[in-house]
Amino acid sequence: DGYRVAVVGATGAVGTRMIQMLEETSLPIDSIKYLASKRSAGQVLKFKGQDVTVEETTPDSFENVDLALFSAGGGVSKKFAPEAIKRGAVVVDNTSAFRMDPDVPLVVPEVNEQALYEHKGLIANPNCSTIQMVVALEPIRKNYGLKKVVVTTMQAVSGAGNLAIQELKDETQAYLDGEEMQAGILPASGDKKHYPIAFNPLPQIDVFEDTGYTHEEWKMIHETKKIMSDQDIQVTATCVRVPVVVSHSESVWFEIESHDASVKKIQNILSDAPGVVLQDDPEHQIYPQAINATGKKDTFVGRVRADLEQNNAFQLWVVSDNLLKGAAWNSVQIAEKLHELDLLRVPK
Ligand code: A2P
Ligand code: 11C
Repeated sequence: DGYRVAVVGATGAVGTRMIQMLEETSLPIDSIKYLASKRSAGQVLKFKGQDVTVEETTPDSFENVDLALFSAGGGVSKKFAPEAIKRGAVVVDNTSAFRMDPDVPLVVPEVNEQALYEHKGLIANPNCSTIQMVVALEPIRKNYGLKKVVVTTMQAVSGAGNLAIQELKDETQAYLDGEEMQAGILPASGDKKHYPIAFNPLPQIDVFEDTGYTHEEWKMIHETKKIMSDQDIQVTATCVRVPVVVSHSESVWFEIESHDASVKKIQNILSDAPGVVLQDDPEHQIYPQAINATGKKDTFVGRVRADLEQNNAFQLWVVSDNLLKGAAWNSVQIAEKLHELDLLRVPK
């Protein structure tokens, strides 16, 4: 028998990709429910060619649901995930609401699938920029140990949702028409000031903390340690929003423990790594690009090179679709793994 599935935030940038990933999955699905806010209740979307009417999310929406995928913001997850679990659904949550809870596994299947055995009804999906970085670094860490990571991200506006995509398009149009650009959402909808993203990279994703880092940078640091279950890995990050619609790009510098690595060996490891596609041929100008990664489930890695000044240190360029591997695909992949491991049920 198949599962009864609910998608919370079905009308959003990630939710619509969750639907697409569920259409493609091998997971047996008996029924599907699309949930959102009152605003879009009544809207009709498709699932494998059939009409599905969007419903307002209420606690009772989760009656007779086996699997609920959440991507409607942290507040919605905090309010409704416990209601779903109480009614017997396993929740895969794409928001940051429960990621740091010690009782909640934070999972990227290529890295820490075994953490799924510890779940108590809820599994958290990490932040998009963290996911693609750990997919690229884990195979290197397994072979050589990982001491330190310095990452700079170039993140697409879709990470901030459909309204942010519209904001980039409207500002671009205004700029080309010689009109004034109107910013209302980015860099962070919850912050006081807003700046144009069109033609203008912004070194702020989410709000600032007392340390001077943004909350997005904090997530990359702490989620990496939790997913790799190693609090000693040193991580520092600069997260930048760029005028790109989909796919995050990252410049990653890292230092390993071993004295035995080389560029060639790292390239070989990456070319065999799960979820990774190596695109690294400078002579022919081959390297990952956001426009090529968009719509794909893999993480693309290139520009592998050694630090010329420091031993045991290397650099990578890492690109992935932030809405797929960074969110919707990783969530559905978690559900597939739960099914494979016979863990798609709330433990008694
Ligand atoms: P809605 O279409 O009703 O606003 P995005 O990340 O693209 O901004 O999308 C956010 C998603 O979260 C949308 O599907 C949105 O639905 C949903 N959402 C926002 N607020 C709520 C809420 N209070 N309850 C349920 N879903 C919500
Ligand atoms: C962005 N990474 O690009 C964010 C979006 O913690 O799930 C995802 C936020 C999160 O804006």
